[in-house]
Amino acid sequence: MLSASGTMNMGISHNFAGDVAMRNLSACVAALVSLAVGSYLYSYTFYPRYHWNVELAALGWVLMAVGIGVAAWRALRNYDGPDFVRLAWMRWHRKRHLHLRYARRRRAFTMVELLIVVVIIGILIALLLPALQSAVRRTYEAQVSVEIESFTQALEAFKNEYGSYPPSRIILCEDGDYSPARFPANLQAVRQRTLDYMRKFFPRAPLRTDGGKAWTILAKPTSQTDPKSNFYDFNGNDQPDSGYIVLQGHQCLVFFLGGIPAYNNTGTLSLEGFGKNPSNPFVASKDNSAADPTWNKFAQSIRNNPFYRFDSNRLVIDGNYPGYIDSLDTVNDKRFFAYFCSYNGIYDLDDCNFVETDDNNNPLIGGFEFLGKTFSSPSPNPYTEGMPLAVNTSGNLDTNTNYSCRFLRRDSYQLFGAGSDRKYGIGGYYTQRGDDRLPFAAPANQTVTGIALPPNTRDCERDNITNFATGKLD
Ligand SMILES: [Ca+2]
Ligand SMILES: [Ca+2]
Ligand SMILES: [Ca+2]
Repeated sequence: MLSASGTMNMGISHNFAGDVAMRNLSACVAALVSLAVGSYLYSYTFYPRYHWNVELAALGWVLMAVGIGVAAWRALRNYDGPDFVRLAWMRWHRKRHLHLRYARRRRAFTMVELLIVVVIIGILIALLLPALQSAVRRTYEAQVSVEIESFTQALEAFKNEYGSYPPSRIILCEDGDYSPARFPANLQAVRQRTLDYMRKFFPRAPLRTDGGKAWTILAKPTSQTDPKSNFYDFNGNDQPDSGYIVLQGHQCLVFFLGGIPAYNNTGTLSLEGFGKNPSNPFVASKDNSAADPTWNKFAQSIRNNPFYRFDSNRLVIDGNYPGYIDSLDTVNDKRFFAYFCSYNGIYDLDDCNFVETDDNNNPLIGGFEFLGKTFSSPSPNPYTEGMPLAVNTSGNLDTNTNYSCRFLRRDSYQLFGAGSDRKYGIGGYYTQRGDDRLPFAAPANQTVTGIALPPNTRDCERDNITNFATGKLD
């Protein structure tokens, strides 16, 4: 096609050859980059950590196609066939183009080979990445299982020392005033539970219910022996905080196994156990406010060791007190270890309530029928064996049917993480035997306590990592 080429008789200019090599190289790099990025995203086809994995996988396919396209385009350009675009371009830079063609001719075969290698490598990466990803995921999941196992040991040690497992929702008042009038109706049961457990665990630490405060002067003490100046510094901030805070299950796990928080100069959080003074074990371990040296008189350095050594990097403040995220999590996700303590065979569904929605942005609210009583609570919720839900034909919870539901691990506690997908799901029915372990992939339009359960609602629970015999639920 290029008549001019036959008349040319010039040596190869090194500059032009270098130019060609550079173009080929950058095309190869572009092909490799899009193949690598594409195959990484494509791997989301097999790694459903995020719910938009379908879109990411599709993007991966597109990018891989671009990569292969670029490679193919380079290969075609090296093919010495008719090309009107190149012809037009050649007319602009006739002389230069001829050098270019010379260079290309000598290199063409090598480049095609190279590009074939690039494509093969890209395909291999695309095939290997999902396997690599799932290996990484399995490693992290195994790590979370190990963390749950070490929590199990710490909880047993706690029970040996204090007589029972830590409760999974309590109220903390730094002035020790637990009079009923102070709390709304929905917290009265938790108030009583707090008194029962705290008096059992710390019998010499005063808690009052008559309207008075356990400590008369809620201010900085003038000396460590000053009995009037004292308070329960539950959150370790050196301040006597008024009001009360409610610790949920994930925070109770940290509080009872870790103790009172302490902050170093850079604000990093650690947990320093409880003080050995039986009348007030809830004080800071050291002076947290360096500007005020008198504060040291209040802090107790003589302490009981925490039952669990928490990693500071995974203690994340949730409101007023930290929870503990698992090694699959990031600080922004805040998917804590969910902890539910059994109270005489019954769990309190509201001990852990996090904001979680399904893929349609509906709040996940689970319903339980238990001993003739109806419970419902936002995600997460503890697991039961046996049918916890009774839904009648009009889609409402059937309170007339007495289903015998039984909580799993009814004599101890349930501890679980959200798994790779970072969703807990609604909890409830789960059986450790058989194929149908997580039913209530409810038929369309079936509702549970008024909330429609989309099909496959419970898929997100299969990767939850638990302290049950099965570990992962599925
Ligand atoms: Ca405080
Ligand atoms: Ca709940
Ligand atoms: Ca999950």
